[in-house]
Amino acid sequence: MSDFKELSESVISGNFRVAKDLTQKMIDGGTDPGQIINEGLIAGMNVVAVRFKAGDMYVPEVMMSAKAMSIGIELVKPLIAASDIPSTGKIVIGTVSGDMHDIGKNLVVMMLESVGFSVVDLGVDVKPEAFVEAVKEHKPQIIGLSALLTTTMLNMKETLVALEAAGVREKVKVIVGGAPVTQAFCDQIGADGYAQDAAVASDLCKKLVG
Ligand code: B1M
Repeated sequence: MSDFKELSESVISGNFRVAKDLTQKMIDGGTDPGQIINEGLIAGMNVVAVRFKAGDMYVPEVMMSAKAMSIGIELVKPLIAASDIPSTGKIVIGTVSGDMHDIGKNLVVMMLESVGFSVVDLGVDVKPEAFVEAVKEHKPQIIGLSALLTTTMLNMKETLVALEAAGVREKVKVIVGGAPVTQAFCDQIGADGYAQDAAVASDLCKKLVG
């Protein structure tokens, strides 16, 4: 079995000790950090997603897989974020109110940091008012909203309404993303940009800050 296959299997089985050891072994062996993430950790999580959807895996198992993936990502993160690139801009990001999913959002954060953005990560279940406060406090050029549930993606609109009501909507560009989000939804709620994955999100943010 290849190292990548073995790593993705450890994510699928939720064996976080093996995921940690294999990730460290690959880092020590000089494997490209992007490949460790895409061909090992995310490849495993993609299988988990399909099995969860089909009812072949349950929430506790998925949480173990998510833990295995996160441990691997934490090890790789310094290699990707370590960079002397001057700040490209500032972005405040969070998973919207009612939503606890953060794996994809954390990948977006990593990608943004790797191209020199200074990122303020508000975490998960972020209320619209917390985004408003963060705009006032951190004065970012961009706000990033993530949602993984069809129910919570509606809170993206609520967040835009709160920014408007607080008079700070014109001060920031708002980008949206997450599995159920689409360009059509982005247009419908009046956000400034949509990205289907972390790499596109980083390109989009670079474009938005000019
Ligand atoms: Co949840 N869950 N989950 N879950 N979960 C989904 C999303 C689901 C599609 C599974 C399914 O049923 N098929 C489904 C949603 C259905 C729907 O709304 N249509 C679902 C459900 C129902 C639930 C619960 C309600 C289950 C329950 O309790 N009965 C519950 C809700 C909890 C809550 O949030 N209130 C729940 C809980 C959980 C866990 C805690 C077990 C765990 C989350 C762990 C964590 O995040 N720390 C979990 C997981 C892991 C998943 C799946 C299996 C995988 C999500 C993931 O991490 N994908 C997921 C199935 C799926 O997605 N098909 C599922 C990997 C990640 C790299 O991809 O997040 O899409 P993704 O991010 C991508 C892009 O979307 C994009 O870039 C990322 C990287 O390229 N992106 C952005 C993301 N955010 C972005 C922001 C941007 C730009 C791009 O700009 C700001």
